[in-house]
Amino acid sequence: WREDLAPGAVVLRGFALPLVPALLAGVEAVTAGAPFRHLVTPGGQTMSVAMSNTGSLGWVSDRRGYRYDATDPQTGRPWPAMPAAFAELALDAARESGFDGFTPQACLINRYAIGARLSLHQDKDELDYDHPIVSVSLGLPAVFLFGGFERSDKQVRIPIAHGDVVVWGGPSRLRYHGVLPIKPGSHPLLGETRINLTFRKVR
Ligand code: MD5
Ligand code: FE
Repeated sequence: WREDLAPGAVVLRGFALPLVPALLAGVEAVTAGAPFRHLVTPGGQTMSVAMSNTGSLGWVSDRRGYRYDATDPQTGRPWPAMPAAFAELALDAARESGFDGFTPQACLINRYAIGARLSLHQDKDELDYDHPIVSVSLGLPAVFLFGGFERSDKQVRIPIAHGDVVVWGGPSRLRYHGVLPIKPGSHPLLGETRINLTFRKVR
């Protein structure tokens, strides 16, 4: 159930399954206070993925740029506190992959409808690349594009299912990556939706 993709990048198949009910309850609670929204990129494109955040910091984008902010710009309030099950899963998955003491400040919640995608990018808005990013997938399956350190490097496709957790650390922390358009389908718990939680230590 554990697959090493590359140095620092580990897939833990089904690792989140025991916590799914708590995670879904957490997503409901968080997004009641900080609703999903489609952010605009600095280039003016509206993202197909809808986003929210939980924790002491949240990732936001607008025409001015990308950044982490303690306040939800849409509500003017702090982001909802991180549910205990979220923090516990992130810590356990990181430890299982060789990263001890992972205490993320931010969890970005991505919601994909059918056809939604994330184009190739690097996650480099954090100030500390020594900590991994932990990603938890729920609902409809996805295909990750896992690239190299240059945008033009060849990518491999990694199928990801409900309950899978991926830890992206060490030299894989800064690889280019993306998510292919979600294929039509229906998941027993989430219907025509994929949810991804990404835990980040920002600073
Ligand atoms: C997703 N989210 O499925 C992905 C999961 C994002 C994002 O990419 O920025 O919200 S995280 C995938 C990831 C993170 C860090 C490094 C690498 C992949 N990687 O080296 O391939 O919604
Ligand atoms: Fe990313």
